[in-house]
Parts: sequence; structure tokens; C-alpha cells
Amino acid sequence: MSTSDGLCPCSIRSLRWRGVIEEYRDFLPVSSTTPVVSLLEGGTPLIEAPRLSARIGARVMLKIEGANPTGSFKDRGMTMAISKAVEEGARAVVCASTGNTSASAAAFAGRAGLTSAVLIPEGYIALGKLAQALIHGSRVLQLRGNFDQALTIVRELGEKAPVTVVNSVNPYRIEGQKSGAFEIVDQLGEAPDLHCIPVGNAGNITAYWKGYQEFKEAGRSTRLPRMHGFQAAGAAPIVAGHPIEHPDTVATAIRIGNPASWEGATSAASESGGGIAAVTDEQILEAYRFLAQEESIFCEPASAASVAGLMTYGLPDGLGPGSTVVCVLTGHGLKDPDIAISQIQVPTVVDADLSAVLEELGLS
Ligand code: AN7
Repeated sequence: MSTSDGLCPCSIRSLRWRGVIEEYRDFLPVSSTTPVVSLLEGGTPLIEAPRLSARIGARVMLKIEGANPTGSFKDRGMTMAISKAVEEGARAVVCASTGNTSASAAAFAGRAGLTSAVLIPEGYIALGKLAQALIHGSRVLQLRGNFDQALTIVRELGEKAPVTVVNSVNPYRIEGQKSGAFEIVDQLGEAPDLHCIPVGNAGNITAYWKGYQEFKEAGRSTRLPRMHGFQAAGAAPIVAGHPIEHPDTVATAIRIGNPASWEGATSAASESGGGIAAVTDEQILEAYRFLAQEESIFCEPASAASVAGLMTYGLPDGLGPGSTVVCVLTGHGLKDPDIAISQIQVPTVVDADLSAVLEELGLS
């Protein structure tokens, strides 16, 4: 499709991308007087994955959420949560986080001139995320405990102190995050057949399902995808059917034992004819390396859970070569450089000498 000046309308639009709220205002609980706090989040690439497609036997596409301003999908919900907090007269916001929510909250709160405090589990947060929360000026409290304990305290803080909670228990977060589904439908011209997504606190799968449903109701798509969510095996409460007291996984972003949006996840799975399954750390890291080495996409380990699930379980019955699968890669690989370095050979040290370099590269 082209316009009279020969340019694709999609290209024109992306160059003028205005952020999630302005692009999808009609579908969001904002009014003309809501102060929009935006870092021009959203509008992220949906890229073909040719080698993964060949391996799976369907057209697989990757939604690159690491391309958001703070490097994760959390920015979609945070633009809404912070805009509404400002509208409602909040002075301070608080969240519990495995890292990405705190990075995003710190950035958007700072942009709005709000004070922010974040509670993170000591020792289980990726380096890049900690750096972000600190450099954006958040008050960072490292809890001697895990994410679930941090969220319990944050919920109580929200009741007892004059602070707005910006975890996904805040419904505006889910509203913003559903824009990921809108974009996928806009990018494909239709909903995919299968949507694969990592599950931690389960806000994102809840939001995507809401987004797909709203776009179908509005006539923007004619069908709904099957929703397949993947938890890390050591932190898979929904798969187990009960909370996990001591969740453990290399994918620290989804090291969560009692998801706040548990029901949202199970509804998305059952209503869509999908499911929630577990993937081991080995499967997550295999998908993580595959994406970096075969598709040149560097995502964080938790994000690779979506692809690990697809690689482990394959296509569900009824889908085949003509089907379209979207895997959401929720955060950027640079968030967690320690894991990347632990997955590959240690860099070789050589003398500052041409012959030494030639020899080491096998070119002498
Ligand atoms: C990269 O930042 O919970 O199922 O506190 O950072 O919506 O929780 C992060 C979650 C997937 C899981 N991928 O999403 C937090 C936090 C990445 C993430 C998830 C997270 P939800």
C-alpha cells in the first residue's frame, strides 16, 4: 500500500510515533486534560525470525520490547500509571520489583517530577536494572527477602502512606501494557495464531489478552490468538497450582512465587484455548543463546522464556506452516550482562602485537 507521494503510510507513522497514550488514546482511560507523561515508549519492532521459523515450522515473529526507552515493556504501563498519578495529585510513587519495573518507575517518575522509591530483592536483580533505578534518582531499598515479600510490603505502604503503588496491581499499568497487542495487530494487519509470552507477576499476559480482545471488538482484527505463557520451572506457581515460597531461576525478572495477576493469566490461557507451562533454566538459556547467535537479537533471560516454550513444546495442534506466531521479548539483553558473559567463552587476552593477534585468530 502506498500514498500519493509513494511512501508507505506505516513508515510515515513510525517516524512520527507519539508514544502509547497518544497513539491509542481512544482505547485508554485518559481525557483531554490528563497530563501525558511519556518517553515516546512503544512502537517497537516486530521482526521476522527466519531460523527460528525454519526450526518451528511456522512464521515466527519477535516483538522487541527491549527497544523501549528504559529497555523493557514496563514503559507501556508506566506512561499510564505515572500520567494518572500526576492527574490524581500524587507526590510520590512506590513499587516492588525484580528490576525492570523499578527502572521504568524511576525514569517516568523523574520525568514527571515525582519522588519514587523502589523495593528490590537484595542480590537478585540484574546489574543494568539496578544502575537505572539509581541513576534516575529513585530511592532504592534492597530488601532482605524476595519479590513477593517486597510486593506485600508495597501494598501495605499504599494503604498506610501517601504514596501511589505503580506495580501492575495498579490497573492503569495493565491498560498501558495492552498497547503491545494493539501494535502487533497493526503491524500484522491481523492477530497472530499463537502468542508466546513469559509469565512472572502475570500482568503482561493479562494485558495482552485484554488488548487482543478490545481490538477484535473494535473490528481491528477478526480473530484472537491462543495465549501461551511460560514460567521458569523453579518459579512456576501457576503450573504447580499453588504459590512457591522460595522461587528460584536464572531469569531473575520472573523469580516470582505468587503472581498478583494469577487469575488474569489463567483466564487468558483458558479463554483463548492456550495454556501456561514451565521451561527449565537450561531451556531458557538455550533459547537466549539461539536468539543472540542465530537471530542477532539480544534479550534478557526472562524474555527468552517465550521462545524457550515454543522450542520446547512446539506448535499446538492445528497450527502449521501457514500459521503466524508472535513471541514477546520483554527486555533488552544489556540489562543483565553477567549472564551473557557467563554463557560464552571468556575473552582471550593477547599482546598488543599483530603477529600475536594473527596467531590467536588462526590467520598466521
Ligand atoms: C523482562 O520488574 O515483575 O508477568 O518487577 O522484567 O507481567 O510480571 C518484571 C517482569 C517478563 C514478567 N520479562 O512479566 C518487575 C517484574 C521481563 C520482566 C516479566 C518481567 P509479568
